[in-house]
Amino acid sequence: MPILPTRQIDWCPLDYLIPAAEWIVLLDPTNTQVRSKLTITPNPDGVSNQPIRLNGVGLILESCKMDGRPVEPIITPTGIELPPTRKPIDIELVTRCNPTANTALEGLYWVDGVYCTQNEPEGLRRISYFIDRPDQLTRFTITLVAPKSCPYLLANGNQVAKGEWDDTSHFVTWEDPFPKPSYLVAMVAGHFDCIQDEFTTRSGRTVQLEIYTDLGTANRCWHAMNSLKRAMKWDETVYQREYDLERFMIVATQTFNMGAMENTGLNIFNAAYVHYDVDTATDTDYLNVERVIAHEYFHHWTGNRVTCRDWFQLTLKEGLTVYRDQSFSGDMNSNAVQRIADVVQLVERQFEEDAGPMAHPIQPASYIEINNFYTATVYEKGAEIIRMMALLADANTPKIGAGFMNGVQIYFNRHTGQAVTTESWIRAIEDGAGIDLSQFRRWYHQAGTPHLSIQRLHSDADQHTYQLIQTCRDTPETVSKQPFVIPVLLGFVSHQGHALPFRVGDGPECMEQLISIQDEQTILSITVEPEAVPSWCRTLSAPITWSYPYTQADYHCLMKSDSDPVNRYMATTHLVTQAINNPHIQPTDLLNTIDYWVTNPHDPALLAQLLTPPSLSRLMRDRLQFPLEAVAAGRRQWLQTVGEGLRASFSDLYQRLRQKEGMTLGERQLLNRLLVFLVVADPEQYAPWAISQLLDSKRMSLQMGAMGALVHVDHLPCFDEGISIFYDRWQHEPLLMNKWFSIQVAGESSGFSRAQKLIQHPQFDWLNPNRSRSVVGSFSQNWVQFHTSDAYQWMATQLLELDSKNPLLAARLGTCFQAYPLLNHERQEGMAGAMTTILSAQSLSNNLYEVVSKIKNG
Ligand code: B3K
Ligand code: ZN
Repeated sequence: MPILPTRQIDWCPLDYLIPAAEWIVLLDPTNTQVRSKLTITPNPDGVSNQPIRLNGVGLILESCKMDGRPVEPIITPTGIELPPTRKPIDIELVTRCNPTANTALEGLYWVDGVYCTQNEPEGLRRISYFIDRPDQLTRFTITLVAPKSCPYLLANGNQVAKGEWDDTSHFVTWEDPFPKPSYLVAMVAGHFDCIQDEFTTRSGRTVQLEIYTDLGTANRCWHAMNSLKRAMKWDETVYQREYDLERFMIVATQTFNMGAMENTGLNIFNAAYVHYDVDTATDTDYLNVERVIAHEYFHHWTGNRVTCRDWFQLTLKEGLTVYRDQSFSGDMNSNAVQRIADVVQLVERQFEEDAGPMAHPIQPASYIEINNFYTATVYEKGAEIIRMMALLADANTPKIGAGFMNGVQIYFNRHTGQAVTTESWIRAIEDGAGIDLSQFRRWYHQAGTPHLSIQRLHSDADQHTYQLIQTCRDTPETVSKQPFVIPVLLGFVSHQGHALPFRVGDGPECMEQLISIQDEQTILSITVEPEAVPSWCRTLSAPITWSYPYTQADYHCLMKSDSDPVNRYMATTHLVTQAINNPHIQPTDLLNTIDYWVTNPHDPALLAQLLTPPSLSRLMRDRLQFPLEAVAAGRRQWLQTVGEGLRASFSDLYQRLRQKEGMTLGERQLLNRLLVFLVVADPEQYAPWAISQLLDSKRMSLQMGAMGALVHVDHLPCFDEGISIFYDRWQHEPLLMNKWFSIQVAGESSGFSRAQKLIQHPQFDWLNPNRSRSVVGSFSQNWVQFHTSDAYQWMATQLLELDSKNPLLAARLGTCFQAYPLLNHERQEGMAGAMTTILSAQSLSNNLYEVVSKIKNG
């Protein structure tokens, strides 16, 4: 039977509302009982006299009563149906589920002695029958009952009662004072270590902060706690948002399908985004913990207190919350470095998705499995769309930030406690900033990365005419696109490296200006000094690609002198890509500039970013169907050319940094980057430097940096030496073992053979998502080794194995086939074969089916 997608146009208001739910949950690893009492009332906005339909999956129904009288509901494939009612009634249900058998990790599951839930988007229906939609806002009271050997019983909101249940069991009752959607319900029970702190809100209330973690790991949670307090403060200062519950709890777990989950007052995290100390986590972990802790906290306002009406609105909470976490991380660290990192993510991951068969608008019109839409597009492109709105809103207002923030406050004032659509958000920004976003709304419904082709048509002394033409290729949902609103942030740089004043049309003289492009073709007349180099789309002011016929000298000028770090990065990447694609030409000027930077390192973190070459997937996207081997060889040659040509300055700076007391985070990133070039250029001399960095450094960042350099020579014994040193030291640390698995499958000579062996390793476990990701997921990013027929088939087998246990994760990892259209014919045939293996499997989840069939059928 064909699988019918859920479509946005079919959305209707609820027929029944559940204003209150009381649950008593008797926890048992294999036989958990949920006694649920729901107050149900007809929704005046819905259709009257409809059966009461409750969602439920995999539940055993023990009993059902309506207003105290037993009833026999009709069992349907998606739940149960009860007779209609015209007046409020109580429904009492007793159901059972098996948390141990729940390897999909949706709903309630039990792993390693801990009960945990994941209910977004549709997990609650696996715990008990409910109208499991985000616009169903319910006041939940949850009582958890478990043996006393399970001391912590946690759920959302405020703790209102606790005590003995019977001789062997105890209970805790939690009440969330605010009505919330079912996807935000959470329950956790187990034995943990706990760290505690407090936050005093700006109105003087005290909030209890608690982080629960595996026994023995409490001291790794303080960075998370401090990040949480910084995020709470930042949200008060920048967004005027004050936390409004008595407690905020975080639980760190080793078995979690994704990064984290923002359940109201009880965030559940993958331990990888909570644990940090210098010995066992890297600088990247440090930044990730800070970012993800903040992201989930920020959801309290953007997602929880104002929530989504339906899952088509997912970007309403995710795009906005990513935008907020990016701004926070920029403010906490460096705005320039943060923006480049975000641009790299967007260009490497989201542009790839938008260019392939999985392309979808940030607000998709239909889905088979909503879990498949937690994508780079909904999140990262969603954030870029908010960023553009902020640029446009503030361009009009005299005070920077005023227009956008006005709109934001209107949004919260109007909609707190409601489940709304992206339309409510857009209107609030329009009203707050006094702008019209009618045409801008197309960003929500049209997929694809627009391209802006810019030319200089005419120049006469300091008068120049530029033509800007926007195009956007066809994507599955729309073949002919209407023009987008594209905010273009423009500046000019002189060949001497100075910012130049300019005038657009007869506007005022300025040093930088935001120009809003709306038509397919736009002509700009600009007054600026004759030889000025335009710096278009500074900060990447729109999620687009753009081109301008720069000369080599122009690129060098922007790379060295643009005041916008993103365009310095863009120009550098362009020149590096040119060098990679033309390995026979010596890139003398480029090397000279890099040499100058390395000899005078001003901003090490920025320099580390500028020295990171584009990934193979990004390089391949620009050279459709070009031999992968040639691109990979060109990229490697680039590392070698730099490492050889600049050996003196690189090794000098490396040694200076290594001897430095108290290196900064940026210096460590730079040091690790330098080591890659040196090891590739001369493994005999420099691999021993990497080994000694691995052996001598106490900091995990430096140990992993050494491994990250050695993996480039994975055909040599030094890599195996590194692998075994690391294993001997860290085999008892699960998060470090994830890194150990991951780095091995990244080697361009041996990644595939290692991946095949590693899935037999005693520490490999399909039931642990971090582990599956670190082998299967990381391997699929290794373009050189993954893109062979044998590896595709191997991948198909592994994905089917995983699909039988955890379909959500299998589907996520299945997106590795989305490079399909970029490949040459032979590879496409191999990949098609592997996808056929998956699609013809005896049993296949809807999750994996949707991803693979969309990729295969284009
Ligand atoms: N909202 C969750 C993601 C839920 C994913 C469900 N498959 C985490 C986040 O974006 O903050
Ligand atoms: Zn989120």
